[in-house]
Amino acid sequence: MSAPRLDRIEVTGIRAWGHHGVLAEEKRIGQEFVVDVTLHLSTAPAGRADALSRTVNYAEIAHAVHEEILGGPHDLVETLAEHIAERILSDTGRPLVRRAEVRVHKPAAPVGLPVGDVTVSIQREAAPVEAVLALGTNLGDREEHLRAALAQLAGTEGIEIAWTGPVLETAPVGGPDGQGAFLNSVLGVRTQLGPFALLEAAQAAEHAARRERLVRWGPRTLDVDVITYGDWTSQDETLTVPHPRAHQRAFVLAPWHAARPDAELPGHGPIAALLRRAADRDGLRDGPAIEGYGLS
Ligand code: PH2
Ligand code: MG
Ligand code: MG
Repeated sequence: MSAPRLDRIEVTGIRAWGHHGVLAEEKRIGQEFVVDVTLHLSTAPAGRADALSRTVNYAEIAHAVHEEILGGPHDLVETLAEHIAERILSDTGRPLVRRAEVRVHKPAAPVGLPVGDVTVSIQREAAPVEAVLALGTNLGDREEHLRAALAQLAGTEGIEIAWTGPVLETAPVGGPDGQGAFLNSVLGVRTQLGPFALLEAAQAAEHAARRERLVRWGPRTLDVDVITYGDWTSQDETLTVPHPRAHQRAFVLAPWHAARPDAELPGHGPIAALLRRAADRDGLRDGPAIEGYGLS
């Protein structure tokens, strides 16, 4: 998976009195530590919508770094840097921050000579996230839409296809009367993209199929929904995760279950049990074989 190009948020000069050092005197008296952090993430979803909920709050990051400087004490500057990167990637900045650069300065380090500064700089990546995408199409060349969507997603920087479900033909659930049957499938991806960037990639695939949003739940050339993003949950109006209706929809659960029978939907439990209860499960049939889809 090639790494996606990312934007940066930098907070520099976060300073506090810490007690890190190998020497007993350093632990007892302490000294000033200064930290600079660079967060790599996609800021476009936040910038386009002017929405803080779609980015990281730099104030929270600064406070988390400050707490880490006050914590410990650690013998090594390296350890402080590691703790700060870990805190950003797996806590305060999760899951939006995909890479963190941390520089710790220890300007008064006891070197026995006059020096300008001592710094340790590290760069750490967030672990890729496993996400589930559901695809549906009931307008135009349905097989071609599914084929093209898989190819486009597989070619998107920061997305790697981990597995694919079978293609099912499904009766339309909801929406206007008389619309044609859907082809549905599900993809498991491993991604370095944050959740909003993944949503944008899904929407780009819809766009490539010239999707038009005319009627809610109406016929569509291609619908690509983010069903799960690791165990992350979101109530954001443009990205509710897990998908708010996935737990009751056999056209999502059945192809998912065929590929990953032990999967769970965060907040709803095992998908096997959800599938048994799904009202639309009688409307499912095997769909056509499409290259790339199927159990793997
Ligand atoms: N998608 C909907 C509404 N209804 N029914 C089927 N069978 N398949 C779908 O993908 C589907 C639907 C809204 O996205
Ligand atoms: Mg959708
Ligand atoms: Mg949908």
